[in-house]
Amino acid sequence: MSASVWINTEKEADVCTLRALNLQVHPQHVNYSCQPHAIKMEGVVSPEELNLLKHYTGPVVLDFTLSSLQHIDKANLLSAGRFFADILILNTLEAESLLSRSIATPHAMEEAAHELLTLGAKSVVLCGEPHLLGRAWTHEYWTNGVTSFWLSQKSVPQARYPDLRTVFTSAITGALAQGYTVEDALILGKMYVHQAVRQAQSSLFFGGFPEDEADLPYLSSTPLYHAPHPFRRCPPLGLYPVVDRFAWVEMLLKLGVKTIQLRIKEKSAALEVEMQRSIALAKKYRATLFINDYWELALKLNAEAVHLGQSDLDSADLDAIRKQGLLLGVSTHCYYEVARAHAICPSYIAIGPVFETDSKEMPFAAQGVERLQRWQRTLNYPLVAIGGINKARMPAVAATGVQGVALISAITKAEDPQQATLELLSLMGK
Ligand code: TZP
Ligand code: MG
Repeated sequence: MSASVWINTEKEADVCTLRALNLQVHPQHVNYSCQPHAIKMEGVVSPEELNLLKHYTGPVVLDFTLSSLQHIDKANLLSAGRFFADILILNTLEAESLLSRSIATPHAMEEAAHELLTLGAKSVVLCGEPHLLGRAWTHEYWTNGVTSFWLSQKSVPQARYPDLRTVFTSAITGALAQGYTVEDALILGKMYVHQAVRQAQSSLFFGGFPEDEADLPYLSSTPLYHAPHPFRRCPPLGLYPVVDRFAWVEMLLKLGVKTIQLRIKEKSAALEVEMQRSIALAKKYRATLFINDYWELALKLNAEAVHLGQSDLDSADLDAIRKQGLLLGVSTHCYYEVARAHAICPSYIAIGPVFETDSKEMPFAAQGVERLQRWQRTLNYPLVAIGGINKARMPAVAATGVQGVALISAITKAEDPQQATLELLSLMGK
């Protein structure tokens, strides 16, 4: 049975969005016997609805629309429903009304969102108005007080539909009902609206969740006004072992492996020498060696390529890596992280974990081959699959068409690592 959503409006745009996302919609009546998978409230929350929220433990989206609140006293502008909201959504004009001050810059938007948080919601999305941030791009700022980010996206030309906010908030609610995190639901909501407009004919297009990079927003710590400068394109990747010392690199190069990652997690005196020898030998074999984490050393030692995880992205000097002409690979595990990688335009995006892994502590569940296939349909970047991949699983992973297949234990913990590498190379077909 499909997941269900409860909404307190009867708007066509809500119903169209949610039905297109294969959700059961329960509009405008409180039914204590049903426990929906997510709730979206718009405008004023009635005492009856408030009572429902008090007994509800699932995700709640509160769409604060000023138009529906015009008859309300200013002091009561924000409904009590905010105390139950996982996401409070409003635009800068509405925020100006609530906070009784003008919001004239992106920085003022950030301040306003943080102030609105203190009014009760668990997180706030503040939608930029065109008069503030320009018409060529759309911008939203999201914060939960701990994590904050901007979503930036090129506007679809002549896109003026009155229902876009409703479609946005419903798509977010739909994603939450399907079990996505708040951060991922925001990305999917943005993608959904963009698709609805991009594919519109005489009216908005209501489809499933988009599978097209054209709809993916850029996620960054400041609003973007142009597409990011891309990193250098990758050579074909193929089998991509991830190892922690020169001896492995040497073995793999001799067997004909053309893409390797040196991932040394334990700092030692030998670190720089291990790296230097690996870089030199990979060059001799005309193979691509990605250095994990140590981007400064990689620059100093003239490495050809770097691989960074999400937690490295804020501190690494990405401009320096790009300027020196290195390839950059970025790890991702969900929509939020993919949107963040997209704002950097790396040489490849790694998707993981595809299967459960023992090689890394992992707060993310295995995504499975079907989801990997969905990423392959959605993204134009070269993709690298990682996590729990072994000989038995290789054919299904390779069949998705991903460019690279990364693995650790299938080689390093194999009884005969050389034999395992040769078999994996032939299964990969390259
Ligand atoms: N990132 C996602 S899964 C993973 C990393 C580094 C570990 C992959 O190791 P294994 O042994 O191939 O599962
Ligand atoms: Mg790292």
